[in-house]
Amino acid sequence: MPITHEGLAKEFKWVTRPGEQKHIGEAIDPTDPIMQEMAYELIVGNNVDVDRLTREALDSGYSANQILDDGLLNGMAIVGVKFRDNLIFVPEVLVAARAMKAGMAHIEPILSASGAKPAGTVIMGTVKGDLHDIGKNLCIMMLRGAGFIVHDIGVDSSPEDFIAAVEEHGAQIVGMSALLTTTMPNMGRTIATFEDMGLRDEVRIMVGGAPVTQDFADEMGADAYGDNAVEAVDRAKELVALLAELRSS
Ligand code: B12
Repeated sequence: MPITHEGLAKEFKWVTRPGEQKHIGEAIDPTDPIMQEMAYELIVGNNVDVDRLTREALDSGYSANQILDDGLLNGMAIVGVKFRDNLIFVPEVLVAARAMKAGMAHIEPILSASGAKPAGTVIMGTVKGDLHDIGKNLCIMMLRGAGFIVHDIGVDSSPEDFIAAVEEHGAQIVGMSALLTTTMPNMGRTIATFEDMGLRDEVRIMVGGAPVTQDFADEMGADAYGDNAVEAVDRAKELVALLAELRSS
């Protein structure tokens, strides 16, 4: 079935990496015009219309899951890809995030009351000495959108802060962000503290932030590296699956 909403079709064509257009197309093509309109209004950051469309969709019998998957997350997937490929920038992402929040405000209470199993529990923080949090917050937003429970421990987070949060919330995944070359080593120190406390096997640790690389992540013993918020979600899903596999064997 072709993409029927003219605006969404225009946005969709920006998804240019091999495989992605097909992948996102497969998710969006079969959805109806109302869900496509919701996705489009989210992409362009129209929080008033996303709010209205979500309410109307609920009133006319769409399930909260359907709205999340077919409307909001489909839109957010395109936002994430466009941001990663420098087709849009931080302000546009924040405006789309506000629209996502407007829709989520209606469906979150329904989803949590329904007891839908979360994708996993993640602790996210910016490491000690570092106050940058825009990227971390984008990752959190995408993770929550993908069904993870995320506890945000904020900026300037010490190894002890990460450990305390893991213990308090029984999290499987730790995500650390760093934007300064001077604070990147604090990721390694945090990992070492998990080891010293005998807790390293309890969690899987992913790292990111503009100066962080796969090589650096490997060197300090992280389990995964993500270059952007879309990858943060992909890595978190992989790590949860890995941990489940290990625990069941
Ligand atoms: C905004 C900003 C600030 C703001 C921060 C506001 C805030 N609330 O975050 C303010 C003004 C406070 C600031 C302060 C400083 N800053 Co500053 N800042 C920036 C700037 C312009 C943008 C950073 C940003 O938000 N990028 C956008 C986000 C979306 O990208 P991101 O963080 O990389 O996140 C993405 C990915 O990396 C990834 N990701 C991020 N975290 C994680 C985590 C995981 C687990 C995963 C998987 C993925 C992931 O996903 C995100 C989304 O795609 C950068 C320059 C730049 N262009 O990067 C300088 C920059 C980072 N800052 C810099 C510096 C030097 C400073 C200061 C030291 C300046 C000073 N002398 O006071 C202070 C340090 C304060 C401190 N202790 O932290 C330097 C760092 C240089 C270096 N090599 O270390 C930069 C590169 C500027 C420069 N070119 O010199 N800064």
